[in-house]
Amino acid sequence: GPVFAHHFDHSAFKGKVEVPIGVFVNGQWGTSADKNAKTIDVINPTTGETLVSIPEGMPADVDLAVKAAHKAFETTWGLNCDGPTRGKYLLKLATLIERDLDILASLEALDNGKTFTAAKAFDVTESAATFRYYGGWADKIEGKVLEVVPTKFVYTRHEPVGVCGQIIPWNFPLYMFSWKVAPALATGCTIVIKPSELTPLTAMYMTKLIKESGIPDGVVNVITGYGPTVGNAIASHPGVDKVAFTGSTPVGRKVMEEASKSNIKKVTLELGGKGANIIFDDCDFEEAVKYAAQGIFFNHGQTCCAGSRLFVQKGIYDKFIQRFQEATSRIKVGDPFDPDSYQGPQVSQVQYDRIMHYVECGKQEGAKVLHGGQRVGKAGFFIEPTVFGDVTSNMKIAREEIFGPVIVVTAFDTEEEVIAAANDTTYGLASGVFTQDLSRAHRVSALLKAGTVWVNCYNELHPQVPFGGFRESGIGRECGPYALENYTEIKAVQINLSAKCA
Ligand code: TXE
Repeated sequence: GPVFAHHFDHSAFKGKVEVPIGVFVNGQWGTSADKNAKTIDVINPTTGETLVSIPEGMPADVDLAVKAAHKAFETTWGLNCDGPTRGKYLLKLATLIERDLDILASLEALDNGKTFTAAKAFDVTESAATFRYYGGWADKIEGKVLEVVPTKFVYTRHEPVGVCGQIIPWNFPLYMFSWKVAPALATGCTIVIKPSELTPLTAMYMTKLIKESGIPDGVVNVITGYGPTVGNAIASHPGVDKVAFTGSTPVGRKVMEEASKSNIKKVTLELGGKGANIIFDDCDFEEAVKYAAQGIFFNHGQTCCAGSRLFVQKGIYDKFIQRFQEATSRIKVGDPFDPDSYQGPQVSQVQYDRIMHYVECGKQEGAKVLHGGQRVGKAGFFIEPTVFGDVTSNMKIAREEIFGPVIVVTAFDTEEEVIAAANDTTYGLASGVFTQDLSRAHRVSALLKAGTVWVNCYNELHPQVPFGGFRESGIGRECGPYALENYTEIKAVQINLSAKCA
């Protein structure tokens, strides 16, 4: 077992659970190779207290991890491990995640503050589904034979890119780990991944399951650490062939810049959003109310695709707002382990402060607080679900990603007007349309500048369905066969059968 481990004791585990807590390089857990490394306090957002101090990873560890990942790529993985075998490992990992569903959900609730119920039903379950889905792809990666001229045989090979650097955020710690790791392993890539310094525990637990699955050492390396040190080292490393990042738009820009300055490593980015959720007069009213609330308050508003801008057509505006407020007031904010809680704390003091700053900003800009806007309790980082009315498009709260349980509501008249308003943003990740008119649903979906349009539903994700952003919400698509493209290089092989050199 790991030398560096912490034994968590929580009633939800039904006993103690051992979580490795060191940097994980070449199948070994340890402290940093850099003597100047310190420790990182992992905070429980429910109490504000330290859960555990973990060894800080440093750029030196990224260096060692990249070496290990290269070696694995050239020996035990990459072109040396066939698709069916890689698939078996991924399916095994999916089964292990399901076996440890309660443990992983508890760790997520302790570390991130999301409810145990949501973590179990969504994060952990969907992570297993993601590994299973890509396990199915591992032996179905194929090139093409191209008809060119009779004297030539031309084909393409879809080869793994090589060593992939992956930097993930804190809002869906395990789920984002799965979105990154599963397609990369399916194609034969090896990995150096950095979880968020705020939420490293499920990624650390996964190192144990990766070992248990039999995936060879060095194929997946996990370096816990801060963005400007470890994250930057991954983005700028000349030995990393591809970097995948999920996080804020400013850091995404930085990652792309480092990638370009170092070795033109391939870049995919999944960044912020300011999703428009559009409710037409002819919607299924009660369903639209529920989905609109879930669209923003799911995961405490810490969702890049959140429906944070709500547009409601004038004919139903007053009635809708009233029912939406009622739905909001029924949301129970509290301990993530209480089965009645829908909303736990925000992830950190920094995020709490950022959100409360936006709430103040909204008030000063003249928007009307229709609901919430206050802290909940004295300990931890809890915020009331908050609804702003009378919002105009120039307000900061209508333009910037708040990333908390705060929604801004605006009335609209015509389809044309609302499409223009919805697209009046630098982001383009996701949006929603509620209508029972089939033609309108298709018409509006085609005109929205976003990577996802949900019609009569919201915030629903599936491993089969591509996810990613137009505009400044990112580059590339995760999930579905589309994600395989991020992790493969296409090689054209041209074989001359009989032509003589001219
Ligand atoms: O994000 P960061 P933060 C948005 C959301 C939120 C805001 C700030 O609006 O309020 O970002 O959150 C690593 N080089 N999203 O500050 O810093 C960092 O360690 C390389 C949207 O927490 O972008 C972490 O692992 N990496 C989002 C990861 O980047 C660096 C999810 C994301 O953190 C780095 C999270 C650097 N210089 C926040 N600096 C989404 N799209 O879902 C930091 N990191």
